[in-house]
Amino acid sequence: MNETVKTLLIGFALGIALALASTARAKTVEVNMTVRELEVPVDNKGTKQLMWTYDGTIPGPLVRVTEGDVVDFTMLNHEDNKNSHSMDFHAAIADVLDEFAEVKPGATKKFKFEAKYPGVFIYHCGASSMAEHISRGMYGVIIVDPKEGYSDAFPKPDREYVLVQGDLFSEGASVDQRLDGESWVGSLINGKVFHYDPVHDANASLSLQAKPGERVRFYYVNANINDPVALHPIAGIWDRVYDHGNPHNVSQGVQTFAIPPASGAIFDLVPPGDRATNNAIVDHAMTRALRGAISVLMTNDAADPKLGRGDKLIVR
Ligand SMILES: [Cu+2]
Repeated sequence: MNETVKTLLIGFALGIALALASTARAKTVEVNMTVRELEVPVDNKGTKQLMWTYDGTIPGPLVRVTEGDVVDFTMLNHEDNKNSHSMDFHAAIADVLDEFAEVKPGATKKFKFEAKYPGVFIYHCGASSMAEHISRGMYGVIIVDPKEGYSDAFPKPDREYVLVQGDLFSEGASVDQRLDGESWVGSLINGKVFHYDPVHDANASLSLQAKPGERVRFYYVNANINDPVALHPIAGIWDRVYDHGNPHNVSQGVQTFAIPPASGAIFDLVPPGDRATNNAIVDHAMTRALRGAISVLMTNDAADPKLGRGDKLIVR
């Protein structure tokens, strides 16, 4: 066998091995959720409102898969509910009238999809009226990690936080009021007004934490029904922003980044390594900032090592 043929054969064998390895990595991930209509606290004082939820929390459970995985999804619309509900995964390519169709209380919906694009995607209820279902809390996040993993262009973070911004309307607001932005009372961050902001809310007991010099990665999703988010880290500059959370869509040295409704992005912040500092992660539109959309990141040596890791990406 001459050298050229030998090289070609080795290359061919390597190609097959790599293809098999990447197929073997792709897996099926089972995701089960139950829709519950129930009273939940919407601020740090504990004020409750009737909200509609996936699994009883706002946002719903975090779903995390790797690009190429198949999500095997089952949703039960609890029999005690009064409304039909559905699931629309923005990470899915499907049929809006089939997979995303609504089901009545007591019924179950099942479908599968392959997560073809890496990124940070919203999921939400698409039942009518969407304005009401979404603004009552029916949303969550699916992270699709890139199959290539980390690289110089997409470095491994030290901590990761998921933040979802949504609207809060007054109790009993009608669909038309929600559509027109009337009776809007505040911005929810992971289900509560000023959830992680002890500066603006004396009742806030939680904050986001990191140690000096750590790379902190925020997965930020906009679940507002109409308004964009203008995300800025007060006293900082986003080291990198990955639009839609796709490592190919990278910007560097960003001050404020717009996230349209029903979209998301990844934001990396690297606070100074030589001293304790604080940042306010803020929707820089003042109406929304000063009515709830501020989250404080405290950076110091006493940072809780559990926060922003494991099952604490959504701090509750
Ligand atoms: Cu719904």
